[in-house]
Amino acid sequence: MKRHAMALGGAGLMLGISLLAVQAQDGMGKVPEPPAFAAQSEPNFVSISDILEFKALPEYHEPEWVTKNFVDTGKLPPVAERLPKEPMVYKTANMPEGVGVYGDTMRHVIGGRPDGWNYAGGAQQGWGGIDIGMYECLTRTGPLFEVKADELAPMPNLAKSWEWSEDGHELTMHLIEGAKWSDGMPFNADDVMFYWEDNVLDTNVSPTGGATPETFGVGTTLVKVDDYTVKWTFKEVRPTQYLYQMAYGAFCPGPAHMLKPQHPKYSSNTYEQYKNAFPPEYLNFPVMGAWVPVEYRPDDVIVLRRNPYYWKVDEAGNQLPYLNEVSYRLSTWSDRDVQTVAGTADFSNLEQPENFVESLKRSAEADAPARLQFGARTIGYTLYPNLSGNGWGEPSELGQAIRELNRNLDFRKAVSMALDRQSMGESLVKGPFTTPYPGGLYAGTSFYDKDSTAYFGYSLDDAKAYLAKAGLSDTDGNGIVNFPAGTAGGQDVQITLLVNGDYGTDKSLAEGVLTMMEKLGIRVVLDTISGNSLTEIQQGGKFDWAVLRNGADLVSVVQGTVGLAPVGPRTAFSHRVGTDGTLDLLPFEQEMVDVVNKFIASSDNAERADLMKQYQALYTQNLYGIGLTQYPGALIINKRFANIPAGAPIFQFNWAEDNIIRERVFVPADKQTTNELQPDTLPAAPGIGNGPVKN
Ligand code: BQZ
Repeated sequence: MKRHAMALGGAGLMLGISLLAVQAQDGMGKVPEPPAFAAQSEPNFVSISDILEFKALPEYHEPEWVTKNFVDTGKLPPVAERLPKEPMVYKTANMPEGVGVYGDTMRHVIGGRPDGWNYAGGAQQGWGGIDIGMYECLTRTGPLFEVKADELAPMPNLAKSWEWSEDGHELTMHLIEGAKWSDGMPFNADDVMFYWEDNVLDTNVSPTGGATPETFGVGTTLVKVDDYTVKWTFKEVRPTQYLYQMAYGAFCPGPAHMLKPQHPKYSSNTYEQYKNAFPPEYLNFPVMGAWVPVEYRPDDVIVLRRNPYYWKVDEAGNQLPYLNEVSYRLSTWSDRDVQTVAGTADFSNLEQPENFVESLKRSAEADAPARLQFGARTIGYTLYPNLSGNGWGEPSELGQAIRELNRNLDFRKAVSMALDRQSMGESLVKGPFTTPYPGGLYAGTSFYDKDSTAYFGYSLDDAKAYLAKAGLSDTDGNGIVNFPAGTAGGQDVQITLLVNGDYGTDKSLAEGVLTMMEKLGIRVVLDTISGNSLTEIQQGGKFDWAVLRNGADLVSVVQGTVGLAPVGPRTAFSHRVGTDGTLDLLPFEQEMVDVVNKFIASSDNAERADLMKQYQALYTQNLYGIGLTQYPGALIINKRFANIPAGAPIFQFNWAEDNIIRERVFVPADKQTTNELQPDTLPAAPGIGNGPVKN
């Protein structure tokens, strides 16, 4: 991945020298140089204005079968009346194969399972791109991988433009005008305000995209100015960072005309009933996205058909998407790789190293149905100790004793130095893919600085010495260290490790941690949970340690920035507000919070680069999270698809399902298949039937 060149401040140099001095004292090792691994293709870097604009076109088009079967029969208004005044127009020059043709489908396979369509209210759809294709957000960041470094800024989306006030505290945002939900109802500021007031600010709701009141800044307000204008007011001056937060999934408003009547503030529903008000069986749920769920068969498939009111077109006036359908086989994440490589599915993010070799072998064969392209090392895993000491998750006596240990730096150093990251990575896959990951910002990304990165690498003797320094010794001689007498009854140190059961990689890494901790003298018990409920358990603080595949914040920094530190009561993964309503931050955590808040408030590139060096030093010297391994992912896509951007990473600002701009992807006429499961159909009225209305 091309590094976004950042001007380095003089202060950064001083910090580097001071850290080297610290390293000499503290036995910190050198971060191992990652083995060379070049992404197989580079993006063609462009400006956002090269990708899209909003404007009216002289004429509009749609698939012929839509005109014939739905417009000519009076079931739908003409396409020009289904589009906003100025639709989003994707520019042909930015489309690798140019203006596309209608037809065909993109078949996904996923390991998640849907529990409903109320994304704003906390329901999940099974991931793997379903939500990305259904719920559009105020801004968009996935495609930013191909935007010039010195022009990086969130892309317009439902918010088509915005301007700052003179003093930089107010942001007036203009919404797309005249766009409609997939059921024909108008989209406007009321949808935005319902999401903000009754889903983000109402802390009884946990929006699936993770938004909390602090996600957009402590004390931030949002008001409606008119049907297509809202105004943000921030404490900070010009905090452009929050415009990135308004992308997927923190600000993707749902249809207020459907959700509001179900919300406890406006009904007798409980919050649980609100969240589950639209189960997966409820079909044709109105969306602003390109495709609408029209069929759901449990543990089998979800089928989505094109949204007849989609508000994006190409420069020839063709209403998008080109693909009439997308589908999601409800299987496993590993099966996604296998099926896409085999050609019975069309898309995969190859992110589990156990599948690398087989996938590479098959994709290298002349008759391989799919192309496979590796990007940079943007997939990484971290072991997170729960750092709350004041009741988040209501721990038992043992749990509380473990939290106190987690808050002890000598204990975190012992854990880090007991991990043989090299062999951990090689146990996933041999070859130049994995590299030991110290934690913090990823090597090879824009804000990474090696000299600011401390590394407590493998040394079992040093690990045992730190464990003793943390006050632990094996008093009963059974090979597991004990708490000191008077703490948790002097029992063995036994730690529960939360791990996502949906991924072989997560389980392999967790088993590696368990084995290596045993050699150190700590017993680890795995709590293997499926993705859907894991989020709930983690957000509830009910874990001692957790193995987590990292989010975009540690890759891009600008996306999900508030996740970098506990800047608010519910913004960090491993430290949230306790039962006494306060965040009991450790001193270094407070320093991290201060650095991240300064970063958010700064628009000076040199200052931002230096702040991230400070962040990296604080994170890695204090082992806020204990890094495990980092490796590249590969995009696997069936060869029949066109308009796949060069160098599209599987994960950077977002996942590839967002990055490749699927609404612009098409299958040339001579390569089209009969894979559509519901050919020539459109979504019906919300909630009707178990499938679309046949024409
Ligand atoms: C990509 C992604 C698209 C969520 C999910 C899943 C959830 C997490 C994470 C990834 C899946 C795929 O990741 O692994 O390749 O398709 O869906 O959203 O891991 O359990 O909660 O954050 O994105």
